[in-house]
Amino acid sequence: MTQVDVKKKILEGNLAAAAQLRAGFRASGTLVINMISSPGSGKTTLLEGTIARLKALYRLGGLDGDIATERDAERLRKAGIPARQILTGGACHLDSRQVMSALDDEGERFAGLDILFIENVGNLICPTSYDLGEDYKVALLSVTEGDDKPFKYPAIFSKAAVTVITKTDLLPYVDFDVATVRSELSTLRPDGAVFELSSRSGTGMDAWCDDLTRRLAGKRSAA
Ligand SMILES: Nc1nc2c(ncn2[C@@H]2O[C@H](COP(=O)(O)OP(=O)(O)OP(=O)(O)O)[C@@H](O)[C@H]2O)c(=O)[nH]1
Ligand SMILES: [Mg+2]
Repeated sequence: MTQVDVKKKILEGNLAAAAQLRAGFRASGTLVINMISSPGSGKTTLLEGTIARLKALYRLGGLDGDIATERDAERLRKAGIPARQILTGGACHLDSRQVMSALDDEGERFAGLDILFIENVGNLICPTSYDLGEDYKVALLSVTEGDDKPFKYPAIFSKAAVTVITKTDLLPYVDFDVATVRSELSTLRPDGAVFELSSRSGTGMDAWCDDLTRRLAGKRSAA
């Protein structure tokens, strides 16, 4: 079998499990978000802020993909929701079979959630190719990473229905032209939503949380 055949087989296996997951999430009315970004761009911190705002209103859960440590899942549990760490055995992305097995293990704790947040392994490349049965992908881009990133990593920014520009409290200290980023994003994903926020100051968090609420309601009303 050639390398291309092996990759194709892996992706096909992933897609089959993702379809099964998606059917289950449709039946339970769970909104599922696959969060993808560079290491340190603010995924877990954004989730902590989101949990603080939404946990009284909705049943939330989190899955955290990493190469090592239980740290991110611990942070989400501390924030007040059930969370499970998935260690990928060195892989640079989560796979739908890992998600399925984590949910199977968790059983009731993760059954019938309103929103499931899946924080993927930190990087802008490999997670892009793996469907996890999510409703949509969220890409994060922090202002400290540079405003040239959408065109340099077009796959993720064209696949993500939502892009969040994070750490906007640091804008005064870095060269990051929000208008340039927005323009590249609108070329890559004309119908995409873009949020600018700071988990540190809370600016922009309400709009992000309102969008989650709206998308959850949309999913439920379409069922
Ligand atoms: N100034 C500022 N710092 C932030 C903000 N959001 C996150 N940080 C900091 O950025 C660092 C990384 O944040 P994380 O949320 O752990 O990043 P992550 O994307 O989850 O990282 P990985 O899981 O390793 O990929 C931490 O030191 C956070 O405190 C923000 O809005 N403003
Ligand atoms: Mg994290």
